[in-house]
Amino acid sequence: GQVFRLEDYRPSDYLIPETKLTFRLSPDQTVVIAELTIERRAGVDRGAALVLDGDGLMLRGIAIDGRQLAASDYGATPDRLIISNPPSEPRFKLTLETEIAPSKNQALMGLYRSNRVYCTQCEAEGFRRITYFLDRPDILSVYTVRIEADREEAPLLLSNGNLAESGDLGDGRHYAIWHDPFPKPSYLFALVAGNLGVIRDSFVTASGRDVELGIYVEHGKERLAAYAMDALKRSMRWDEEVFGLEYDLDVFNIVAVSDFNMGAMENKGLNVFNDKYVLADEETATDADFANIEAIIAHEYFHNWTGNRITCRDWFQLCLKEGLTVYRDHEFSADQRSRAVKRISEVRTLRAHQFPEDQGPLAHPVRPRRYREINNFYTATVYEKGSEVVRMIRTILGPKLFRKGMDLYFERHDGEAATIEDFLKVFEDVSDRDLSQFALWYHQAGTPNLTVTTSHNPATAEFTLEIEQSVPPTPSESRKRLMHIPLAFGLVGPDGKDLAYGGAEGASVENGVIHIRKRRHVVRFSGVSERPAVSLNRGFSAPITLSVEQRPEDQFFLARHDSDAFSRWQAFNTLLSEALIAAFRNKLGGKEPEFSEGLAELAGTIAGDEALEHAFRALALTLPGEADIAREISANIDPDAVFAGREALTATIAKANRDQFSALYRQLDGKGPFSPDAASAGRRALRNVLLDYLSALDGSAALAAAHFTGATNMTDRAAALTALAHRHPGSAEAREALAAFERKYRADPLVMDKWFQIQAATPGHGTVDAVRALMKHPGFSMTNPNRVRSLVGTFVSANQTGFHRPDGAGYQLFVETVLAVEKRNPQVAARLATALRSWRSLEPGRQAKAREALLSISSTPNLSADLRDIVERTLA
Ligand code: B3K
Ligand code: ZN
Repeated sequence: GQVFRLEDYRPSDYLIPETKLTFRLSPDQTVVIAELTIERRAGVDRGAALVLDGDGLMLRGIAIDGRQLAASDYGATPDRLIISNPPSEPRFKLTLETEIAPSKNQALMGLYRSNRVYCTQCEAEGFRRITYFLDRPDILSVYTVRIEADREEAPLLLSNGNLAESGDLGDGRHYAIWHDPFPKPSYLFALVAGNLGVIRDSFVTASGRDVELGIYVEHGKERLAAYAMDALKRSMRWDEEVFGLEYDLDVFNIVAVSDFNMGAMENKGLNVFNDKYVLADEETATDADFANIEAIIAHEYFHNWTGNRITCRDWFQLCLKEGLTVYRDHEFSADQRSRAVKRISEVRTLRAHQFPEDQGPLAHPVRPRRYREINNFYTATVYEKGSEVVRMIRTILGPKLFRKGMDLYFERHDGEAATIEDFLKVFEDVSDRDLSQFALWYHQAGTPNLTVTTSHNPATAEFTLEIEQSVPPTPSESRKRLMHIPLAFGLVGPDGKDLAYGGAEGASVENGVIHIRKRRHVVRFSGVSERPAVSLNRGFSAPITLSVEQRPEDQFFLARHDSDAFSRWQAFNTLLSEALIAAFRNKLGGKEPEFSEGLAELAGTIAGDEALEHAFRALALTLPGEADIAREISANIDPDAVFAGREALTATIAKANRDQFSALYRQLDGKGPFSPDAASAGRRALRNVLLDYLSALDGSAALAAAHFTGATNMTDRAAALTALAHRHPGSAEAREALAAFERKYRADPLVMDKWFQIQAATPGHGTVDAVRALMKHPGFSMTNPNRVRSLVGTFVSANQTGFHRPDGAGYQLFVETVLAVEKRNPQVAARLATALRSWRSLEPGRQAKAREALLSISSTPNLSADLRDIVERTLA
């Protein structure tokens, strides 16, 4: 396949200032007429060839300034349209007629049908499946869209911008015309037509403009969109208050569809959502679902400024909109909920998804320099690490200058297609800082590591940190440059309060942040008479790995006393993680795992600490996952040994705290009306973590069974079902609960996804057969991405012992499914295929089998560019 390189970027010869589209919708034969105003860029030779992108298109007609072209005037293939001798005038009108079949589109890119609703997905390069175009984000065009459809089949006709006109066409057909005054790249184009229900609301912007809000869902599901609407209004207000950004059109519409390749899409004024991230009530959605809905509604809305008003010059700059917008949605959720708890969850997600990417064969810089298939770069690195980079800019500049930089960014680049250099420049300009070393965070892949040793000299009252940085090599970047790492810290004194120190030398230290720029810093703090425990990378100020050598009791002390909630969680989590690694090593050496009493005791203390939020306690008590432990161990992984160690620690903690955990469990039994707010969710989270511990203890499954029957919301019901299925697999209680759940929800695919997920995640070697059987369940479908991800995606990415079964049966299922999905939907298949990205850290037996599996995919003839790219990079 072709490789695209950042250094090859050049502006196009032609622009398309105006785009008029007419759609005559029908499922199998939709006619698209595009009238494109084409403008030759200043300085480009007259008659330079005009080359437009296509993807699987059939050209029906072509004219320039109203005159049909002769066959010799152009060359059209499904993937390209070349007009070798365009008019010499600087501006002309190109009219194209193409024909497409939405009903046959199973890749879910371009114009397709989901449950009889016409909808589009154009990012990154789907617009070229609709008409020939300069399908690149630096081509900004003003769109006017006319949609014609059967009135009965599609009473609702939506596109970007504001509605300009609508009317009847006779013969049962009607039309609507939408006009979007804001020039936009083609990837933000959207069209929706169908028969849907709606909830409406309105929003008055800070400057007093009225915006009509609509969320469109399947008829009968309107009630389930209420939470999404509430989240939307809160997002709109927050962006005004925190970033001074107002909405700019008269309408903002959201449409929920059930067949969607990812979470949602920020098309200008017409966001299209995976219905999983819109529909919720307590009966069908968990607290995690509510939180996701809030975050994704906000994320797509925030794109209106970061992505849409200022877009990307090219796809290498993807993090310009994605990293920044993730940062904005993280801040929004932190403000709406608990900041500390939110931060802990973010870091857990980053470590679970981005770290393995950065530490394996698919590692790439936040701003990649090359790609073969851009769809494979919507990654945790671009999104989550991209967000961390923005957060670090704020840490370095401080909140005021950061906001000033953002203001300058909007002022300077509104209406443009910008680059990462443009973004960094505004912060350099407002702060007079040189961010060139910092910029390596965008350019260099890999997770930096800091090794820290501590020493204290009571005689001189000096506390010293020796800090050494290293950046491990990543594919095609063997030599790394030294990074600028903002390391937030505190010196915690014996009373738990941060110590004041006299001065610091050896690195620049400002506002509680040590700026690491060199390979080695020896940072000396003076005026420290008593030895402190050092709390490093507070709030996770930099996305790095860290190993700190200090007294063993210091970690325990920080877990009890650090004033930074994130670091307190981190300290306890590090202790758990170290214990689990030791247990793994014992297991391999044929010894039984042993745990210190102090650890279980500390778990009990945290569980019962009324000064801590429930949600914080729940997160602290959640042991590192099997994949987290494996990542820390990093080589020669036997997932069964990891699992055994984790089970042993769970049992140890549960046994040591049995009475306290049961008392607390009973005490948390919240009665009263349901609320999805953070405090109520936190209470449920803690109670459900306790349920998991207590279920690990009980010989009988009675407690979880009672929890299941007594549940009045999906959070509790799903937690109980998980405890039964995972802790008591095959028991009568588990079988009955699974059956009851299925009976109750079989008609609701989104709820059935949870049923699939819980079973796919059941640890053990038998699950691969269970998953195979479930793939024949009437509720499963290979064509719906949510179903595939829930059942097979969960199995391959969240079931270490099942997927990595030593005989390779899990990999066999993986190969079959990836190839079957790929035939219809390469994007979803490629995403699924990343499940083996850490195959080299497995023990030799599994490693060999994983390699065979990858080879058998890569040797399959006619692989899509998407899948080939992932598999070949994974094997390289
Ligand atoms: N921008 C879209 C993602 C598009 C993915 C294309 N393969 C959603 C988002 O990040 O907001
Ligand atoms: Zn986004």
